[in-house]
Amino acid sequence: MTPPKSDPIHPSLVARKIIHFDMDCFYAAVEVRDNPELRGKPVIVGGKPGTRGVVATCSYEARKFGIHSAMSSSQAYKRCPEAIFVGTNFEKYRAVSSQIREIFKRYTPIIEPLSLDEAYLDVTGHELYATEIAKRVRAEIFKETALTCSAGVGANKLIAKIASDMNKPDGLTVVTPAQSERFMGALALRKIPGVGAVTEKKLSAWGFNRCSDIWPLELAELERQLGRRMATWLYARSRGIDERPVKTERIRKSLSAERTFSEDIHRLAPLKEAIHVICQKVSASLIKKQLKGRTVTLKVKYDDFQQITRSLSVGQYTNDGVAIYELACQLLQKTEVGERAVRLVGVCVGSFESGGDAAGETGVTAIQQQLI
Ligand code: DCP
Ligand code: MG
Repeated sequence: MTPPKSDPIHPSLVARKIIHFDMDCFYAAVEVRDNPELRGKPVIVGGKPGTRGVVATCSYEARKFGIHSAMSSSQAYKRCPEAIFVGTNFEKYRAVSSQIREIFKRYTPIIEPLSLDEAYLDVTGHELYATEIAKRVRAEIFKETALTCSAGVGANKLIAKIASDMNKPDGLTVVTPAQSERFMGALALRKIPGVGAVTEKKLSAWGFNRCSDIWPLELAELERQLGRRMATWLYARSRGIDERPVKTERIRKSLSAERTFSEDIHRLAPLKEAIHVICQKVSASLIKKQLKGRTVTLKVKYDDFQQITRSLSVGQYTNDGVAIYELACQLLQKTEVGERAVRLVGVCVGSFESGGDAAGETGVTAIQQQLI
């Protein structure tokens, strides 16, 4: 007799072992390493003050003055005039990043880099404990690059990522499956990657600050407050549920973002606002990944679920949010928005630079550039 077929196991019940690594003040740490005179001083990597440049990152000494990534360099100068400003050197950061990636590969082929200084590793099934792997990787990174990183070990990407941020710099935080519930419960909702300042404000206005504060709520109640998409997502995340797999390195051909509206949009103005936000998001990701593209595609899904895309290629490669938005607005004219209700819009930038200035400057091939 054949045994009865068991139900398929729900993915969230399959214990995974995920490690998230994040280098400490990455660009600044590389600069300090290579110029010991900078050690112990407030160091700012990015544009120079008096220009329109921004802070890419800064040393922990500079952070004490309230300086942070994306702040204008002029503002940073005001906060700390004695800070030392250093320009970016991507060739070096990329080289360190691939050195680190080689160390990861000693332990698992399942690696998902998020940027030059951050990656998820799936070490499920490895003969060593995940904690032991995290310790060894951290020690090897330090020995081979003289840089420190922070790591988080958890049962999924969400927990691993939050954990890696808990003991920065040079820290290791392990959250076992048995500790996950308590860990998430005590966590500020704002610490969930994806909960921004706006959502945080809404939640705290209702008196919800920690994850466990929203556990007693029915999903429907949360939906009424936040809309279906956000509610479903937060309901799961606040409980430490995250089934996203660790996606191995692949060559990225385009970068996109989209938004589904909780209610269909009829008017042009709010739609353009949403597209503006999406373009800023795509632009920020392109900048972080050092990519520029020259094809912009606008995706529109109407209320009857009919989906269309409109594309435009230009001569100039760009990752500028305003330029992308302007192209998206041109494409908008080739759609029926304003006449038909819209349930989703998306913006995609592709046709990346394949040997233009950036690659020439750094000596990195286009393929390497496009690896995320
Ligand atoms: N970066 C950037 N612009 C931003 C954010 C980051 O250019 N707005 C760059 C500089 C950082 C690197 O990406 O060194 C990694 O980003 P992180 O957010 O991990 O920041 P750091 O590694 O600098 O600091 P931390 O120690 O907080 O991880
Ligand atoms: Mg970092």
